[in-house]
Amino acid sequence: MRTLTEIAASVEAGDSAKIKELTRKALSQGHCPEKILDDGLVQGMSAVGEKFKSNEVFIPEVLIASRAMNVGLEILRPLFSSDRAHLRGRIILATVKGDLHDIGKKIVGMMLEGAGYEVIDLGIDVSMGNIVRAIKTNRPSVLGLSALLTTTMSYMREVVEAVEHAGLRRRVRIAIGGAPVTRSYADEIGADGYAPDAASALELVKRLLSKV
Ligand code: B12
Repeated sequence: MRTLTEIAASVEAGDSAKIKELTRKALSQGHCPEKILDDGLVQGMSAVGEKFKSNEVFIPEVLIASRAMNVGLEILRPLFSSDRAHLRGRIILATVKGDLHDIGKKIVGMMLEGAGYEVIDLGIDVSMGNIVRAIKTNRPSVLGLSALLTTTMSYMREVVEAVEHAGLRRRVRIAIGGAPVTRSYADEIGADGYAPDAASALELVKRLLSKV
């Protein structure tokens, strides 16, 4: 347990080298990747979020913390991956235009890959034009949109409309997520579902695909 607390503290401190060392140590101690992710890395980032909210830390510190968190995520990523990829369906993920937050979306992607889905991550700040093009090219079963800002969340509605206008809506289920997003917002914009965290995102995708 101590190592996981230390991982959380190292995310807060933005200490990438320490995170690398501690994540490996936690694995060698037998902690499962999910626990290292939730009780270590995500715990640390939540603490940073609280401090950011109360102006105890500022953008540079948050950025350094998120880079450090990424070092841990990359060590865990192969442990979530599955050789069943390509079997259960293809998912496109994107953080919508104007939004640069991608830590949560990456975790969702890792969980989905681990469960045997093929994930195409279009990245951050993705326009509806690029999303529509990617759907035409890759023909995913599910499109997952992420937004962490109340200001960018409204762009999700535009993406849903653009997919509709392109005549692709029947081909793809749309799932949305990110801290400000709610189930009622998903209903309001005509998305097919919402999930508050990575584990429920996986459940949601399974549910959406069982309806296809
Ligand atoms: C890290 C961070 C940043 C980093 C992002 C780095 C990166 N590579 O992601 C940087 C420094 C760049 C940043 C910048 C800014 N940020 Co910021 N940031 C955060 C912070 C501290 C943590 C976010 C995070 O990673 N959380 C951890 C992950 C694991 O959680 P998550 O993202 O919610 O994801 C989970 C779920 O939401 C869900 N999920 C996520 N995506 C999806 C997608 C699908 C399809 C599904 C189903 C589920 C799902 O599953 C995930 C895993 O469990 C939050 C605070 C917070 N409490 O959220 C503020 C926060 C989001 N930021 C905020 C702000 C204001 C900004 C800035 C505007 C600040 C500024 N003045 O410049 C800029 C905006 C930049 C931009 N244009 O996007 C505000 C947003 C307020 C609002 N409601 O609009 C917050 C809430 C902080 C605050 N309390 O004020 N930020």
